[in-house]
Amino acid sequence: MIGNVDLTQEGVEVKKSACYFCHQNCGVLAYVKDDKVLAIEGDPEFPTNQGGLCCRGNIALKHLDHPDRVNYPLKRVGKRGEGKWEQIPWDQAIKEIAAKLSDIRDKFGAEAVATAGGTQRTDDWARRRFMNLFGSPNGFHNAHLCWIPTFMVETAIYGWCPFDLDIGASKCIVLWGQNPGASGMPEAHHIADLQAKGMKVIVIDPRFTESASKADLWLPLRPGSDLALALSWIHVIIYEGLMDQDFVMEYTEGFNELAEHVVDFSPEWAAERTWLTPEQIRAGAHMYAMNKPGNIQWGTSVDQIGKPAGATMHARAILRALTGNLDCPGADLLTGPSQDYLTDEELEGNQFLSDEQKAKQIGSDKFPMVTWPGYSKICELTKKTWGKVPTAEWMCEAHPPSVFRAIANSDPYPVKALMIAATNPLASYGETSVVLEALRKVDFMVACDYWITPSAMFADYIMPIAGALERPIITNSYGCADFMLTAQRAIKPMYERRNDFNFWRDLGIALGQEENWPWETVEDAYYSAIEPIGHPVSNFDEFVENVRFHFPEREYYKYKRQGFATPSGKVELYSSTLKELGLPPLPEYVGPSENEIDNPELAEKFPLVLTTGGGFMPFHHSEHFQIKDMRFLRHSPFMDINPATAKELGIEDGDWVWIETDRGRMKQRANLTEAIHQKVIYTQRCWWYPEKDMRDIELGGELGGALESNGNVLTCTTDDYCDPYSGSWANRGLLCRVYKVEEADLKEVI
Ligand SMILES: Nc1nc2c(c(=O)[nH]1)N[C@H]1C(S)=C(S)[C@@H](COP(=O)(O)OP(=O)(O)OC[C@H]3O[C@@H](n4cnc5c(=O)[nH]c(N)nc54)[C@H](O)[C@@H]3O)O[C@H]1N2
Ligand SMILES: Nc1nc2c(c(=O)[nH]1)N[C@H]1C(S)=C(S)[C@@H](COP(=O)(O)OP(=O)(O)OC[C@H]3O[C@@H](n4cnc5c(=O)[nH]c(N)nc54)[C@H](O)[C@@H]3O)O[C@H]1N2
Ligand code: SF4
Ligand SMILES: [Mo]
Repeated sequence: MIGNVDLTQEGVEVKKSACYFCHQNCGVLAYVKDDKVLAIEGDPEFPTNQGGLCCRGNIALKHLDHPDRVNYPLKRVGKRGEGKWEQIPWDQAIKEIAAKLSDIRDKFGAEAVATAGGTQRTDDWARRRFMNLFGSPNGFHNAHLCWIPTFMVETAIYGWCPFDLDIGASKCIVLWGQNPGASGMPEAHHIADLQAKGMKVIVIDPRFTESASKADLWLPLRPGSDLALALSWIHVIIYEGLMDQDFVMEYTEGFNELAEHVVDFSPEWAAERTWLTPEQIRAGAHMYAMNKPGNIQWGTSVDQIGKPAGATMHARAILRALTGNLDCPGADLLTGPSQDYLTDEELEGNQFLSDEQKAKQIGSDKFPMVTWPGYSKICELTKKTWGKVPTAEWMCEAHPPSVFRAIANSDPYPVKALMIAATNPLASYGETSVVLEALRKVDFMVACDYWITPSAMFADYIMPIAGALERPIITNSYGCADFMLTAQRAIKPMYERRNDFNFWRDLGIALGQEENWPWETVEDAYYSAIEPIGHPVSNFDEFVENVRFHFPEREYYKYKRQGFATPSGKVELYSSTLKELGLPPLPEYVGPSENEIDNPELAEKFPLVLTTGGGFMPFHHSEHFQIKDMRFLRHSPFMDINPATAKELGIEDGDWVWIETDRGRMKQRANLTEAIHQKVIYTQRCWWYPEKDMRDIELGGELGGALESNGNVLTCTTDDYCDPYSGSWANRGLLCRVYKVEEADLKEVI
């Protein structure tokens, strides 16, 4: 029995499904009868969650058939943003969308069509394949905020990016701007087990988080100051002789230049910039360098600090190399791409996009690392060493803020169509006002989603998308892992919902791409990906049923056999690849995007330091706000403020307060907590209120409250705030002020 459902009744089948509400993709057992899911539970055999499901995973059945779900294609009949729709058949929608895209391509070129995806939630390779065949280089994600710049910078330094930790044998883990206690619960659970066995945990986080509360050392740095900390750790490790001398001598290049470069970056120098004491900085460097093997876990913070982001990634990569914590037992592993199955890159069809179109990718002239110039360079190197290359979807994208601006201003050229799939850009992209202007102005827009989000309100067509229980799933970390976890469809998609794959394939076929879409179903495509592994199965479903996981045999020290995938074959502390791309070959110090030292006038007006980064339960970015059980757990948005600061400002616990930056203001409720520095404010991001009037504000509505309590209203995406390596923008380490919402303004708030 699960709840009051008798699972022993006749005709009940058990399907090996997965949760799709965050990247963890926890294993789920779905009990199905007559194509209906009766009950679900965590799969005890699944390696990551081992039977557990979090509060989001547990409401999958409420999500599956929620009354607000989009179940049929919707075509706009009213004004843009008015929310008047007509239900039309799937095939008609595809035909009409194809005709419109074709028209735009004829008039403005294929590059006038842009697409945006969400966080590793769909068959991203299928969107990329569509775009490559269509001829547009302007696909993007929030990839820039989500580990991708880290992947590319680290790959430039040592030929792949370690996101696979050999944590079982580790003696020390550094959670650098990462909080698995809220963002990856299955992982947090493993860390706690290993800590009990003696592994040290260092948490680098301005807040005393779930993870910090369990740490051996917590370093509460000023938001955005990670680069100063990383450089001073390098200084300590070099000048106190804590390096792995043999590894550095034999396998790295540029040590002398690096030693000279960091000579002044002492803990005393960093203390002023990070707000840590020199003792705290030294203690961290010692703990990491002296408890070997160790890991630095990737968190998304460093991708989200704007200007200093790329240099911080480089410095962090150097720390691994100096300590020899690379590709050895217990350390950060360089797995390379899968040698056993087809990677996403092998499915996405990059060969179809001409060099002429690649050159038109928006942002590639400004930010080389996550666009065609850097990606092509990295591909040349990885191909030679690994035989394969990273996925272009994610690793090689148009620069999102520049695309939004191109839609609004036709600079560098007109962008006329935007298709968004699995993303709610008004909530999750930076500088909401810029996104809003683009959504209001774009000539043609399509949204593929489960819900009518504030962003989807501007669409001409909304396509109904099938969710986790209605689709098979492959989990392999952006197509860049060497392992694979799989899940099968529990039931056929309900109503007229389809998988994202079907949308891109159907649209592709309607635009004459037929011969390049050989797979009829997503299972067929997945089967072609897993076939090379060589199991005797005849379809994907059978693979899930009988095999389900693929973990290749672990090989340590691969660099001894094949070298690192860099021009010299060594770890390039002094990076020739970065240099060739016009970037600093050593990590040069840059202050946080906004800070009191470089911007004293701004700091006078906005005296507090803001971070809008940090996932929180129970929500996943802008998702699940519709579901009552989730809102019951967290009914309204909260910002953290130290009680001493609050007292000075006359703010009491639970009060609604305005948080304001140079870009605008939004309101959240005050959570008075000692867990945050007196000068730091943490706000939740991505909030909206599905219960509010969804119509555009210009038409008398509230746009689902998308501008009211959303941290991204405060963030900045102009080029000068972006990381010169990757173009990622700043949502951590900005300057702000806060003040109480006046009685009169409270009416507007729920
Ligand atoms: N509940 C929940 N879980 C999620 C998600 C979600 O939205 N909600 N999103 C998923 C996704 S897509 C991702 S990418 C992962 C991300 O998960 P993580 O990598 O853990 O990243 P975040 O949770 O964004 O931020 C981690 C921590 O960074 C701290 N921080 C803020 N500013 C700074 C800074 O300037 N420097 C440093 N060093 N730390 C800072 C925050 O206080 C926060 O505790 O989480 C995934 N899991
Ligand atoms: N200020 C600030 N901004 C941030 C962050 C931060 O820490 N601070 N974190 C950033 C990070 S790490 C990320 S990854 C991004 C996330 O940004 P996005 O990926 O844009 O996330 P959401 O805004 O939640 O939009 C996801 C949408 O996809 C829909 N959806 C879910 N699954 C599917 C599916 O399979 N198919 C389709 N078609 N739709 C689906 C959901 O209903 C939802 O409307 O946000 C970034 N934005
Ligand atoms: S939402 Fe919860 S149950 Fe679902 S995959 Fe993420 S951690 Fe697992
Ligand atoms: Mo993310």
